[in-house]
Amino acid sequence: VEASIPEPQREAWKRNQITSFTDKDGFEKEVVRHVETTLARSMFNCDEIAAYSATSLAFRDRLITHWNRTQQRQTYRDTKRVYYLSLEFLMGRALDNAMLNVGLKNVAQDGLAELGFRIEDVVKQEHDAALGNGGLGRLAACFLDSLATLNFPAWGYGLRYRYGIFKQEIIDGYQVEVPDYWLDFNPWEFPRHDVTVDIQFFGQVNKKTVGGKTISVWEAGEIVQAVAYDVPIPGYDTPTTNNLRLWSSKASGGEFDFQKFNSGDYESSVADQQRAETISAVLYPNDNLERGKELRLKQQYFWVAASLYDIVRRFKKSRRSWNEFPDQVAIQLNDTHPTLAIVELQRILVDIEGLEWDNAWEIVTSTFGYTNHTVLPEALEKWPVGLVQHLLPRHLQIIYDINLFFLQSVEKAFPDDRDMLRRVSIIEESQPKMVRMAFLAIVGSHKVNGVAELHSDLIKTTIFKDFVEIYGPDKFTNVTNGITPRRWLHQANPRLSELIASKCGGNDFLKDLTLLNQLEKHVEDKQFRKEWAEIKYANKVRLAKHIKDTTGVVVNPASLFDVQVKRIHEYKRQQLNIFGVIHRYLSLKAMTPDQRKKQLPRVSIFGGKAAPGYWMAKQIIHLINSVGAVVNKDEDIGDLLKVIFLEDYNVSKAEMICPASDISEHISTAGTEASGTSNMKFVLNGGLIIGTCDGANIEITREIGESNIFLFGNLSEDVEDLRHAHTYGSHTIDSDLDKVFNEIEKGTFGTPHDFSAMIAAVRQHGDYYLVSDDFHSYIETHQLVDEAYRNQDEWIAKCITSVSRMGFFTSDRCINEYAEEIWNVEPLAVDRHSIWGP
Ligand code: GL9
Repeated sequence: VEASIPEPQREAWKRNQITSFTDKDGFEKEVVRHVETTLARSMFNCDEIAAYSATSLAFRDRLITHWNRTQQRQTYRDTKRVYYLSLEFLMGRALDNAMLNVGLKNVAQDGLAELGFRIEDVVKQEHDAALGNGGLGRLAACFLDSLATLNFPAWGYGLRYRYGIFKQEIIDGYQVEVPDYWLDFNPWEFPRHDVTVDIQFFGQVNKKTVGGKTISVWEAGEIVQAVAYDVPIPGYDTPTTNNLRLWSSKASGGEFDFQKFNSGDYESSVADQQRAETISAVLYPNDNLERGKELRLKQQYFWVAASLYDIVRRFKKSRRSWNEFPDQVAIQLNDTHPTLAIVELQRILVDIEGLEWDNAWEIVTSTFGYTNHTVLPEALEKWPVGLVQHLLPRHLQIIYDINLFFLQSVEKAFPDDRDMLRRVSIIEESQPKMVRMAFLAIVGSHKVNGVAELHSDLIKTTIFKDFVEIYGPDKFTNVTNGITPRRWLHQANPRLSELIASKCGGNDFLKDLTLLNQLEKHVEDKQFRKEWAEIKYANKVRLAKHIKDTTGVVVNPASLFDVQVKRIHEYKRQQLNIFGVIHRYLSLKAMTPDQRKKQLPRVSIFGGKAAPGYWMAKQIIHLINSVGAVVNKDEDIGDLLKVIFLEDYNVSKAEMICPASDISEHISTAGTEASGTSNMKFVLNGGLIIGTCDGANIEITREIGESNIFLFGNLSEDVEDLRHAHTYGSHTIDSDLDKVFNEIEKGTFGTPHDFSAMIAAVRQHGDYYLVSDDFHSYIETHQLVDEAYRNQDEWIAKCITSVSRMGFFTSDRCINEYAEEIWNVEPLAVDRHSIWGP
């Protein structure tokens, strides 16, 4: 590439190469320059938002230099790349992360101080990039951080939603949704108006004969343009800066259809434009639920088609043969949302590039890997055949052909098993017929993985059992989830990170988290324990202040902070938690003042969003707030119990909450939470957890030891029998839970009718989530928590020991496992000296 540019030109470019700032003075210069030119402001009207903007622009310039060089290096070496396709990237804030990853936060802190700003206040000006619902989207964000940090040539592909997950307001104890318009000013994205793809929808398929060969031609009914927006992803302590490409939709052919405009049809040309822009307008706010909306399918195809076009275009530059495609490209499907990519690649290879079906299919299946994130039946994607036929007529034909060849091979292997064919068919023969996306993803991929050991075992024995028989067990594997310690320890809890560094030989543990094991030999060190406890206390003071500022409730930071923050869902059982809180309240009320004096003060903290259409989840939020309204002003109780609901839980709030918990709750019905990842965040920040034997809790227990976790409840292998017994046997409710229900029904927490459905779910409707079955063991375990917390010295020792054993849960380990077992890609070594530093 370089050889094609004449020497003098090349010299001029090199002579003028941009040098990034490396010290305080250089940083200040850049900030002032951006304030006074880019933002057209001055010293006299530079508020915190302007300081945030200018600081971001200064770091952004720096990242861009590295980002450009990373792309050049990857193109030049032309090794295999990974593409992570995810409909959600829950990134949170970028500035703090960029400063830390680049290693210049101290420089920025000093520089901002000289210019009159506190860095913490500046960082808080940034709006969260909230393009995700919860764990699945945050996992994608942690994976991007690890991919860059480990120097993998990798791209993320997603949608640039104009509205991310809604903002939650609590009004009179109820959730109210407010749109999250976040793009006002976003210095972290680069519009690439030159990188566009025309995406077609609707229309029909015609057969044509070209050179004696019959091919299918899809004539579009509608065309929408995809425009790329690039977000730089800096690795930690490395020049590698990868790319996250988000697609935005736009009417094709510029602003308006001028034909229509000129013929006087102005309104309809505006309508066309708005319809096109609607595709990438809003993130669907459901967690673990699929609702089969046409616009959602449009989003999926729009994003998948644009991404594949881009990937294929990049592959073609190297002029290799198609059979080398899987040696150059690995595509990971984050859940079934991008499954149409399988069909789209087969279409490109067969219809456009003219490959034979079998050859193309071999390439396709070698390219894709599929990650499953849930076994909940209501979350498994299915699309009505009629809808797919209407929107993507050629794709439906290809799906039918994929299914035909697949079923033929199954019939050959299992000749007398008609029912097997019915069970595994990609087309469900229901009314209406449905395309089963998970089955399509399995058939079109070479590896399928779950996200924790229990979950990966469960998918093999339940929802995908038949496929294990068909393909053998090797196609199915496990990659237990992880989190990036850069954001979730170093950034969220700087003081703890620093204390750990002082015992682990510096910051290397942030790149090799197993080095945390060096902490264990300091567990007995009194001074170390004291500093550890002081940091936890300071983090609780910070959260207490936030609680006071946002809810008006004063909580005592010396209380035990008990936290459950995650999406509100019946399977996650916030109802079990709040019923337990009511039980505690009733016990306290029944005590004499002398008895009360001996009790341990507690703050029960909840947070999380309910999907707007999930009525029961909204009732749970209302009950939590109603209980808080009564308990928090009860003078008999005082500090002994406070109940807090934190509004609008999101990534940046999680960064404040995780470091401040003493105990956090991960209490899903066994077998329902695929992994969970906040469990890892809380333990890594020196909090203990109470949990069921579910998801990654089991592996956390394996790593940190049974004596450092509070496990309770029924096991996943017993769930089916218990449910059966509820429905077909006599179902008796736990007597303590019954008292809680009676109290609610007396009206102690407001109109009983408001909560009757929650009670009926347990008493009358089979208690699907086993709230009553687990209640006794839950209450008992909380008593153990209280007892353990009284011995602060031992408690801190448990926390330190747990942290020292958390090395396994870094997302770096995940990425290395994916790279080795699924993608077959290697990191690209970087010469730090030639391009890093001044
Ligand atoms: C989820 C699972 O429910 C979690 O247990 C898991 O940790 C994450 C990441 O693998 O994936 N699956 C899922 O649909 N969601 C998850 O959090 N929900 C969303 O965030 C949409």
